[in-house]
Amino acid sequence: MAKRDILILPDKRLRLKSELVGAVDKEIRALIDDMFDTMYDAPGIGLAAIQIGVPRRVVTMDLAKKDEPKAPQVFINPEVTWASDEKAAYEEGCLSIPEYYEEVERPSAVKVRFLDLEGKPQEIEANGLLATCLQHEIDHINGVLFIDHISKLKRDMVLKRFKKAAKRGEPVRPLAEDKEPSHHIG
Ligand code: K1U
Ligand code: ZN
Repeated sequence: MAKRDILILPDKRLRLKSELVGAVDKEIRALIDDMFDTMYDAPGIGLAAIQIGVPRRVVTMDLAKKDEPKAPQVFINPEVTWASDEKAAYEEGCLSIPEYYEEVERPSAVKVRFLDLEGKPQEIEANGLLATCLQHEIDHINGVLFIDHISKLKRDMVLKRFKKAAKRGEPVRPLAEDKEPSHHIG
């Protein structure tokens, strides 16, 4: 098990469409172990395999609050099979776009089909933070980032800052007006 480096904007690999997992074998289970190590260390509440440079359709998540026991969840080949017409806005963050948070509107509820760790097909109906996080992570495996859901003006500003920081080999400087997530878990 190992913590891996997280790809940061503007890394082009974040725009790849990840490949379906054929069999949930030893290699995929080792990848999932590394994803949890990386996600808990960050810390984050979700992670898609492509964020550690592996273009496979694998997502890890843990939405437990600070004072609650860990509640790891794994979604292999997740796909949205139904989305509500009703929308909900949530202030999102992304481990690949550190220190930037912005409100994103998405369907408030979704049904998601996926394979579990045993390779068995499952379907869940999600709402609240689980629905938001699932849609954010499924976007990642399709090469979509949460900044693609905000205004072009804001997206271009974020891209400019991250490109500049990458060129200088420095971490991006947080903007005074960038908000901390108001939905801190715990
Ligand atoms: O996919 C990712 O980049 C992980 C991302 C997931 C996410 C957060 C918020 C809305 C949608 C999806 C994060 O985990 S960002 C970090 C974060 O939100 C957080 C970290 C520690 C405690 C509480 C929240
Ligand atoms: Zn993200």
